[in-house]
Amino acid sequence: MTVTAVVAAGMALLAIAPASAGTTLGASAAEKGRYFGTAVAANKLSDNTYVTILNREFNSVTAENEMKWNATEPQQGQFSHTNGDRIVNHGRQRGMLVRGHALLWHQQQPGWAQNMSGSALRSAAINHVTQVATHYRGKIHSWDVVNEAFADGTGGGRRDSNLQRTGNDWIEAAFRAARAADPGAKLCYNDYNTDGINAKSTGIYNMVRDFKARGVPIDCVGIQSHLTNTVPGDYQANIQRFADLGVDVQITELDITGSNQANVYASVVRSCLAVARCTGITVWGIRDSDSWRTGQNPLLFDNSGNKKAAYTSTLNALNSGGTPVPTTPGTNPTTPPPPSTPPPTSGPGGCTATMFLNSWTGGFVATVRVTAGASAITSWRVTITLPSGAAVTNAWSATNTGTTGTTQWANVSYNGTVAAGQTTEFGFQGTGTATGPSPTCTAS
Ligand code: G2I
Repeated sequence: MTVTAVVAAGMALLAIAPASAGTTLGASAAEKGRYFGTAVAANKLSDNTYVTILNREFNSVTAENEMKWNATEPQQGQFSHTNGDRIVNHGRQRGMLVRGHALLWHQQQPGWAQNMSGSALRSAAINHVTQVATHYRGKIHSWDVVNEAFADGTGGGRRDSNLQRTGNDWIEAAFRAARAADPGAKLCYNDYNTDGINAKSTGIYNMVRDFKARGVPIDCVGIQSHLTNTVPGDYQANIQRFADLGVDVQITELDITGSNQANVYASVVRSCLAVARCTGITVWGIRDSDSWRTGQNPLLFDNSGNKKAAYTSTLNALNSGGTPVPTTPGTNPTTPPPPSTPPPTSGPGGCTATMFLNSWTGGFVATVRVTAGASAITSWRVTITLPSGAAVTNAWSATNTGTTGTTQWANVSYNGTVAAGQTTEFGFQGTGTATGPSPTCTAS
């Protein structure tokens, strides 16, 4: 063998990733450039056994219920992030990634939203996405922006729900609002019974392909993987076909019941490791007693917190083989270019303002970026003249005078000071159509 051939052979070995010897799920997954996470319940963060396993084994957390609509916006416009924050802080303080779950879902809606329909519900839903994603901006690795919107059965179509009845474009409107609110988070569509190639997963596949073709911001697909003693033979092929569309795939809610549990866990892990864009696995709870599948013991630790055979098979599968992920886990996607970038308009007082719009039929979310000029500023004012028919319904990170026609926006206490050349952003939501205006900015 020539030197070149030896080097080439060595590189080929590296490319299929050598076996490794991580001693915890998270460490072993990290050696493969992936994360291994769990769903976490905030009220269990005071349980010593639970927290010991969480901190030792996992490098990603998903809020099991605490970021759902009923938990985060129990009354319309009144947000509650205490329990979600506890999970986020626990994870981030320990270097874990955080998955956000879930911005919009037909289940676990607050009563007030369940009773809404039409454009009022659409506005409330988009506002919810914007507010929650803004609250967690910069802290979330991936958001389940929309959860479980496709129907079971043979049709491959959407599930009926109050959200679906607001118009078929509700999903893309949600993704656009999420991107505007947190450009650094990966945006996922998440669903169950999508493990193999079937009518439902194909319906989702077609939606993702359409989103990619039309520039709707989507970065990942969550395959929940609530499995019963077996995994479809085309599980890996299904992951691969989504990856081939140019999105990441994440196994988001893995749990497996039945006597073949240990083997099926290993098989799922091997399938994910075999696809470069399958970037992480989350199990839906820590101990069997933590599972939503009461009495079915679908997790990796028993009720006392002991490792099960399924734990060992999972760790062994993580330690053997796999395709490296091209990007490091924890790296957020690069901030995508805004959908249309109007040139910044100059103002006389040392700042410029640029407005980005996400629009849907009958409404919009505007994000306005204020950029300080050559000197630092300590306060700013932005004027935006809205076209007729457009009306502001609510705003964040600025106070406004006027909701139609000429509107004026001023900094709030925490974002008036902007260093030279640096930026801050505020936003507002409205009804009607807001294309056209060029904001002007003055500063002091
Ligand atoms: O249903 C299993 C999962 C399917 N995919 C979406 C996930 O978000 C979903 O998680 C489960 C949670 O594990 C359960 O913990 O979602 C359930 C709600 O649909 C959660 O159950 C709820 C109970 O229904 C409530 O009665 C309870 O107050 O948990 C709440 C908090 O313990």
